Amino acid sequence: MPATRKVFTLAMVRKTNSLLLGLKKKGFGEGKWNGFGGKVEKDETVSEGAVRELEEESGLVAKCLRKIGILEFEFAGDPVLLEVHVFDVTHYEGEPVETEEMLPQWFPEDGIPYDQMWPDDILWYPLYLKGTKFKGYFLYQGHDTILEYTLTQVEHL
Ligand code: 6U4
Ligand code: NA
Ligand code: NA
Repeated sequence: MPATRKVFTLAMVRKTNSLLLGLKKKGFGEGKWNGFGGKVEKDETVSEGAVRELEEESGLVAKCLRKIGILEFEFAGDPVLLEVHVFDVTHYEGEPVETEEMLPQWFPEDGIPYDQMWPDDILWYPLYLKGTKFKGYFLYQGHDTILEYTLTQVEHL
């Protein structure tokens, strides 16, 4: 049973038929392609955290955020539950730049590098890409194996 819950953001940046992913250069998820995000701070809302982390990691300033999913991650033997709020970002200012944490790159929607991503991504990206809202729970063993999961489409988050 998880004893503490930590709230994170994940911003998915999209333009026609392509998706911006960042190669995480250090820290949690190092070496994986992922959306942009991080921990929500005490003095900010989840949306504010999403905007701040996206700018810190990619240089982009989000102009519109749409909440599209909530994902919970538990790691076997670890009492911390990660609650990740996923946002779709289609309007933003600026151009992606490499930062200390991330190397951004555009990928075509039919060329997403799932084999170099968190293993849950291949499960929920299809829902995201077709515009369905979703809730998921994933229990990991280490960072590569999903022991069990649930994933459901929802009308509201
Ligand atoms: P600090 O400690 O400040 O460097 P911070 O940037 O706040 O870290 P970080 O990078 O550890 O937080 O946040 C983890 C990021 O990875 C968040 O955007 C959520 C995302 N994430 C975590 N588990 C994930 C998973 N299984 N699948 C996925 N994204 C995940 O697609
Ligand atoms: Na981060
Ligand atoms: Na952070």
